[in-house]
Amino acid sequence: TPEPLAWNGAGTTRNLLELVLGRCYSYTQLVRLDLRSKDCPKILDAFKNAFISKNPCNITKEDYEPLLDLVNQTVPCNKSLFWSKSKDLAHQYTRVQGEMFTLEDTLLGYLADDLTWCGDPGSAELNHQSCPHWNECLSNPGSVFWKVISQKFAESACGVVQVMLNGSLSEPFRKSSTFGSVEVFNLDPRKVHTLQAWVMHDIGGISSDSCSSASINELKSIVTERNMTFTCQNNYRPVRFIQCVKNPEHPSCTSEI
Ligand code: DN4
Repeated sequence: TPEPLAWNGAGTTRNLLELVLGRCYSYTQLVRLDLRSKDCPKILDAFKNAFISKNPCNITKEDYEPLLDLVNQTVPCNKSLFWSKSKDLAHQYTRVQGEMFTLEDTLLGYLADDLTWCGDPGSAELNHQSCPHWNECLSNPGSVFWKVISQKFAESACGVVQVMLNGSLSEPFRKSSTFGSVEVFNLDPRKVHTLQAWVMHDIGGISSDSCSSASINELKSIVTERNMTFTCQNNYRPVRFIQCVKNPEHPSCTSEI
């Protein structure tokens, strides 16, 4: 058998197909019983067909259409949580809060979270040696997948939507991030009336008023120009409580500040 093409990024995750099928059953039969009628083997097949036997630098949104059509999950209004550079905290929060959804709390995001995958044009196998890094080519299976499902997730949001940003960075909002380049521009102002930003600072880091920073103002301009209301809170208290679990003695956790 010929050697697969060589790339600069990590290869396909070991046991990828078993992980995706297992996650599908776990999600539809244990986590969200409203999706229990989904056909997991069919979902796995649509996932595989998106990239198997294809050049992993020529993947298109259309390659994932059959998968998106099969899953077709909607998030209730007011329950969408976007995030940028705050993935772990956002996931910890939705797990405890119980009703809100990050993209990775929807079936498609859940199936793929933290996994890497690609095929090879010369064979029907997965490439476990290497996959394109996203600075090598943007049309790789992972980047296209996250871009298209992020776009759908944003398009389908309604009511008040939330975004968790990282206030310990000099630029909590970056226009080049997936949130700043895909999600913000795919919110539908006819359905979404308000975007609320929660700017969370690391406990023990310097605390500043990030809501009045140039970076957050840039987000505010984009949102307002798109005819939605923008609000911003530093260290939204319910999320702060989660951070405090690991730092119970820190002054910001013991006092009312
Ligand atoms: P971020 O914290 O800058 O990035 C989140 C993750 O996505 C990191 O692991 C990034 O890798 C990776 N990522 C970002 N852009 C790309 C790309 N073009 N190709 C491949 N990987 C990429 O936050 P963000 O604002 O860029 O993305 C977060 C938002 O988009 C959330 O609201 C999600 O709904 C959605 N999203 C989620 C995921 C995920 O769960 C990925 C992409 C988008 P690196 O920059 O650390 O190498 O993994």
